[in-house]
Amino acid sequence: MRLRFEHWSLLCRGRRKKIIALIIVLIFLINAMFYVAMTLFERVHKRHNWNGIPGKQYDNNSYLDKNGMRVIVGHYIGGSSGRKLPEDVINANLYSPVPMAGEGGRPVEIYQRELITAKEHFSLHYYNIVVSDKISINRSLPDVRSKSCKDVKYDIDNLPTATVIIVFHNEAWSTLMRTVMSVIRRSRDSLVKQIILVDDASERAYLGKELEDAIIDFKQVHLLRNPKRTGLVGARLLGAKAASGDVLVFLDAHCEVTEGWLEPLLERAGSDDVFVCPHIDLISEDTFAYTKSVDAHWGAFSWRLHFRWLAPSKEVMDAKLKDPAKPYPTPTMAGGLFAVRKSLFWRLGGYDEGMVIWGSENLELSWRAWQCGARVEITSCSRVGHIFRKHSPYSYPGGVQRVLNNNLARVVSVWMDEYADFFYKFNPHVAAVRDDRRVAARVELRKNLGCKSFKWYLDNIWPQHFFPSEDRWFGRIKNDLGACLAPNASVPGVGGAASAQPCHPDDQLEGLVVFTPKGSIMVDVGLCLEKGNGRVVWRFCNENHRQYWEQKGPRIKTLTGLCLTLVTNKHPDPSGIGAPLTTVRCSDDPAQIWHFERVPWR
Ligand code: LR7
Ligand code: MN
Repeated sequence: MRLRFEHWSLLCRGRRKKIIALIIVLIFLINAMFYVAMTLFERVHKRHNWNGIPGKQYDNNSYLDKNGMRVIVGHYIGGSSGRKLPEDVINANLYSPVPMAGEGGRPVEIYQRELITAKEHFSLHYYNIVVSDKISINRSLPDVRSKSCKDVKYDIDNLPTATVIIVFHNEAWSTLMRTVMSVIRRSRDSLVKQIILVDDASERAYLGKELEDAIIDFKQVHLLRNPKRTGLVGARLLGAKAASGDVLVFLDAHCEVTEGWLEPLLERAGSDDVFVCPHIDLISEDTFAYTKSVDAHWGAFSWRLHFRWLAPSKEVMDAKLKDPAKPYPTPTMAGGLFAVRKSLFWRLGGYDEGMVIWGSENLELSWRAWQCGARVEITSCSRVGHIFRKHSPYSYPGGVQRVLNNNLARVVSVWMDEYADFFYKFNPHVAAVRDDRRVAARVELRKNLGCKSFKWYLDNIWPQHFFPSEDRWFGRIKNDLGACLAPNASVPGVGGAASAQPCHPDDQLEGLVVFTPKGSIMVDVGLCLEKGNGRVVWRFCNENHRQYWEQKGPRIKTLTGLCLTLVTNKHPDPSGIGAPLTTVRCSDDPAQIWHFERVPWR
């Protein structure tokens, strides 16, 4: 030791000393440059990666809301299923993991030369299969739970056991296996009785023997094959019938579960009166980055019954602040990821087998649960990532619209009572395929279970809803100049500055508004007319006094007595279309005169 020290002091003398000092400075400089370069790279990368930044970036099918939650707009359009690609490409499993790719849930960049393949193969699954194939099926993920969730202690020995059911049709090998492996790696063995994979008549070669070989060493993993394509409901029922665990846990085939995901689900589902969903995080369909989604959201639906994420009610938010680890109620579930006690699942009638391929079964299950005495909840302590995509990659035998409309008609006819009349009135294409005889068995089930009405559900489970009702005025509010009060025809659900819109005929929901007894002027997906600073805007309804209006004769007034007015001076259109809305002192100006044209809602 002493000897070494002498060497060192020798070295540090004279010119050597200077050289060493120089080297140290150089190392420091190189490090600093590297750090700056990395930071810059990350910044630039983040700017290009929409998943990471909340904002109003959107396309025709989805947008990020102000909380960074991806909102899928409307129904899926059936994709091309990659049918234009050569057979050997469609049937190949090109999984070949690259060390460290996607570890920790980080995004994966691909080389320029791979971009073309990634693009060409995109329609196979509507996610980036080149990226997925580079990421290990055993990749690590961040633990995004809150501290209060991590602190919860579970009585493991007394939790019910789970059967995890994963259904798939033509799923990619790497995403499917990553789902399975994440469950195996991140669940306590004693809690998982079985993992049942149900193949809904897939046609891809790699999902045959290659898949069987891949799972052969995992004794708890079983593979069932649906002899005929039924869609996800039929496939899930097949899995549920084979389940031996106490609790059924359903997952889509492109999920990744994270640390501690199972215990909160099992603890809550043990109570036998609840369908409990994990908190769904985002896996980017492009980079496969795992992104934490907004802390609290609940599932609901638009006037046309498209599923939407919305901000939870104030009561729910307050309760969550008090106890962030406590599961909270949601009007509906997204559909793919939930846990339910097997006995409750069957007692409430399993699924409606008449619902085929894809769509609406999440509404059916949620309404049935609430209306028939059970609950639907979300627990933030169970975090599962899911790849959200904008298109459906597989075929819809019989046609996309026919399938979707059939499923919608079934759930509407069985569960919505007088609200079915509302829905059918404005959705004649769905009304055209309704056939009440075919749902007789489900109506009977509803009767036998003694379920409550749809109105009860709206009033009690979702009092913040934006549907018309007996005590709400519904119709068209038309300015004296000719234009109508309606949300801007941009992407639905995105608020913003309000302006007068063209009027629509009676049978189009786009031009119709609800005026509540409390004074909210609301439209589809829960946007309310709000007095902003100067301008009037459409914002998510929030009980704020700026969102209350009074009808005084032909005028619409704020609580402080200002009049809702079209600003026409810079707008040449004589009917006022496109003119912004504002609130000013009341006068005789026709831009302040509104005609209330009631439209029967059912
Ligand atoms: O014919 C089919 N057979 C199948 O086995 C069609 C689909 N499937 C499988 C498919 O491989 C997948 O594993 O069913 C699963 C769900 O299909 P997706 O992933 O195409 O559906 P999605 O994630 O776009 O849609 C959501 O809504 C559906 C309505 O029918 C289902 O309830 C999905 O399970 C549901 N997914 C989620 O809730 C995840 C969170 C996303 C949201 C919102
Ligand atoms: Mn899915």
